[in-house]
Amino acid sequence: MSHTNLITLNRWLLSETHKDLAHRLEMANLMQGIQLACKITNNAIKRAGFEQLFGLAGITNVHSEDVKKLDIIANDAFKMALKSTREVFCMVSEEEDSIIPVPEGQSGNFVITFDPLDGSSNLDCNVSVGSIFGVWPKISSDKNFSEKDVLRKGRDMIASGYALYGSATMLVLTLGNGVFGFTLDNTVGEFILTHSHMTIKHKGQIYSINEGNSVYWDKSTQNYVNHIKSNEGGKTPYSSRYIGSMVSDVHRTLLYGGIFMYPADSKSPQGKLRFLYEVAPLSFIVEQAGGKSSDGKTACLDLVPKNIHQRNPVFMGSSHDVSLLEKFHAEHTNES
Ligand code: P6P
Repeated sequence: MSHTNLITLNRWLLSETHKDLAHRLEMANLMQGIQLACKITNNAIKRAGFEQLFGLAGITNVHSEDVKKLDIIANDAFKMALKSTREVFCMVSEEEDSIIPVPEGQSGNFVITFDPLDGSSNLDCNVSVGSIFGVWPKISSDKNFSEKDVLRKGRDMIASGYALYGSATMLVLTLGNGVFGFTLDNTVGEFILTHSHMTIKHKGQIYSINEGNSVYWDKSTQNYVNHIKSNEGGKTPYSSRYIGSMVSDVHRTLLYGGIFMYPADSKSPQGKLRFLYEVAPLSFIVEQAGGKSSDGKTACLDLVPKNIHQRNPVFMGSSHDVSLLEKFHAEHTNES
């Protein structure tokens, strides 16, 4: 890599690119907290094998899922790093039952939702995992937050992104003006701009869904998946890729095109993925990259959650592929 024009995340945030960004300095400061949390989490993951951090913590979270030691480390890192920016009004974490307050005198203007370590069930076998975050401006005018600050329409987000702890550690984010990817250079401990204005193909050739759930799918999902797997009319069947770690599957979809799906089915009537800290932040990224993200009928960013851990179906990726999925859903809805 040429070291003549290193654009670090910090330089990028404070560059002329963002001279018109609302709350520019506060956002740049907030992103310092996000990247610090990602660096701490990245370090813990890379050292897990040496420090017996793999394995279970012996407790379960609000979703009755076994909590991994690294889940706790990542969750604590995000809470500490974000509070210390003094830019946060309140937070929602996948690991916590209720809204997380910020100590008196440390309160700021942003509401942050995050999944500190998504896909952690894959950690022990060294599959890539990630962190996901979304940022909304607070609504309450006084110092006490309420549910109206966090039960927000996805489209009200002002920033979102994810860290992917894979063969390289990347931070992919949007501030509402395109998608940018930063790769962690461990030699200097900085996230370096490596992917400017990331865009997704209009049409892909890869579908990503857990086919182990196919017996539970509704007719529209069955019909759509059968259609893209077929070679009728001489068309090339889509390839199947499914990692089971949302950040990895969505990142691949962003770079290679295609569609990632976690539908509602008879086993998970609302789907599995949570709106505030998985679906909405990644939907913002995909839309900013020129793709689509839908619950099968409505754009995910146009949804408003009823509770902080609400789940919803999600189909995201190349706009052609998601639009075709929505067509199958409409046809099935008309049939039934
Ligand atoms: P399944 C990981 O546990 C996760 O929350 C997402 O990262 C991932 O997309 C999904 O669940 C995988 O779920 O049911 O296919 O194992």
